[in-house]
Amino acid sequence: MKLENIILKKKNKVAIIELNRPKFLNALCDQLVMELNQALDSIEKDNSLSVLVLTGSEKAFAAGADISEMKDKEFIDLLKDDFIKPWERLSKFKKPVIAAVFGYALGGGCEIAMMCDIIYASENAKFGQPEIKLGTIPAAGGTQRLVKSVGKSMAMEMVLSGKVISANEAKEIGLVSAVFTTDILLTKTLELADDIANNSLPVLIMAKEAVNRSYEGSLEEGMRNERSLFKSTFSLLDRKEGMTAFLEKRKAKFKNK
Ligand code: DAK
Repeated sequence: MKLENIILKKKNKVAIIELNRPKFLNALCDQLVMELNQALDSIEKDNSLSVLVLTGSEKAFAAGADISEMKDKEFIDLLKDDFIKPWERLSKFKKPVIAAVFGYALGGGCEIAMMCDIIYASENAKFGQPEIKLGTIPAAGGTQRLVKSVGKSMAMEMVLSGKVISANEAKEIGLVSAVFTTDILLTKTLELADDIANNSLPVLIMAKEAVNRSYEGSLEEGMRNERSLFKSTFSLLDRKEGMTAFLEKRKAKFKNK
């Protein structure tokens, strides 16, 4: 598929996807979501890539699902079509994903950012779930992930009022882990991505799964899963190398095995 709505780049072990529909503030039309999913499939398969950075343009990460595509849909269309399915791909992506958010991350844009593992934001970033203003509610996990990330009161305030918050407010409530000036956000994100990508890929995948189990399920189930993934790291040469390197006071040389 020719990529018309996203740009895919690779830098060492890091893949970078730039949402690129600037005329519509990167509104997430069906075609864009399909292209994104295709890129995710190829990055996931490529063992030379360990981390993904997802970003948009300076004005918008993404201003939500494409309202013009949704406007004329009827209840029966939604019952027949599984149009939620393509939106779930990013949340099932196995490698670490960092969102670098410039500008608007609204509705589906905020939901896509929350599907990423880490969010870095520029000072001009704005987050919100304004679906209520359109007479609907979030549909790609916004009501679920927001409450886990910022707590019930703030999630309710955002979902029920459609209020848009600044990058600094998002940092204060724990939605993003860091805020940078616009000129350095991408550099800072790529530094973190490189740092993460230097670790063993299979262990990164297991660590991500372990954190997600806690985030998505009960504490008891999460603990059980964490223990079994921890045991699995002992089948890796990288685990042995990591511990040996520590004791030998040198940097580990991971081989993804
Ligand atoms: N959809 C379609 N077009 C959009 C858009 C959107 N979400 N956001 C902006 N645009 C278009 C505008 O219509 C305009 O197009 P032209 O008029 O130039 O043709 C162009 O982008 C520039 O936008 P503005 O002229 O409005 O730019 P401003 O700087 O004045 O305002 C803004 C920026 C971000 C405040 C404003 O554009 C805005 O409020 N946009 C809508 C934000 C919004 O309500 N987002 C939530 C959409 S609902 C689902 C999964 C997810 C969802 C649904 C289902 N399934 C899995 C089932 C998600 C739903 C949503 O996200």
